[in-house]
Amino acid sequence: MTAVDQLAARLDAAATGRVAVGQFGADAGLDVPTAYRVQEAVVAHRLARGERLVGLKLGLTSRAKMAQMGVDEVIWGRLTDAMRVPDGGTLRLADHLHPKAEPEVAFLVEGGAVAAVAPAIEVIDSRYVDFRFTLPEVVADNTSASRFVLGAWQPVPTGIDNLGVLLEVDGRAVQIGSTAAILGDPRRALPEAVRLAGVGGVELVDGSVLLAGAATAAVALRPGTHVRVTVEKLGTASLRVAS
Ligand code: OOG
Ligand code: MG
Repeated sequence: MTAVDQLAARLDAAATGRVAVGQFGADAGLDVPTAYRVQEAVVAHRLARGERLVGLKLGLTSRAKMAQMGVDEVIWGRLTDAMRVPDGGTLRLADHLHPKAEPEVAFLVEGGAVAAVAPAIEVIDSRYVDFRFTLPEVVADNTSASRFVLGAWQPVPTGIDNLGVLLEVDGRAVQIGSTAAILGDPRRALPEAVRLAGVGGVELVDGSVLLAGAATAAVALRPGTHVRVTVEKLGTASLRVAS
């Protein structure tokens, strides 16, 4: 087994066994290009279990997230069909380590362009102890991707660069922001994803989902709660959290 495969096997075991791993540390000699190879190998474990790639996500596209995680570079990860939770569906905490929800905007990609937009929730769940990682470590961990919820797809309205974003838990506002926090304008997400993933030889094929990145900091999920994201003009996406 190569070092890349070994790190991937550890991260996959952490996710499936729900036991967080310690940071790999400098000894692992993990640089960002190698970390993307680990990510590919981590996701290959999922594909071997029958999951299908359905799109990509960007991460750390907002200052709020960069500050929260202590990492200041835009990163990307892979989404599979098994990560999707239907709108209004239930997420079981027992399937996760320490999940957090964040409000996002999702794009549907057709013919290399954005065909539709939806409000979204991303559930991130770092496989590292205490959600602590370096840039290469979070890249290797598929950028903490765990689940996502998409609201209704709709044509892109004009002016989505400064829409109000609200994250509510049990009807209480816990994060408020604007789509302007996402790369200054969420429409930058597609060219950015094409550029970044292109370096790794990955394309956004027709029908791909692209999560543009969180507009605010993420919030830890608690059992028995209802989480709802509202994006002005786009509507809502929600999920229930069960133990
Ligand atoms: C990394 C993933 C960041 C976003 O939208 O900024 C991300 C993390 O915070 O664990 O998905
Ligand atoms: Mg995210």
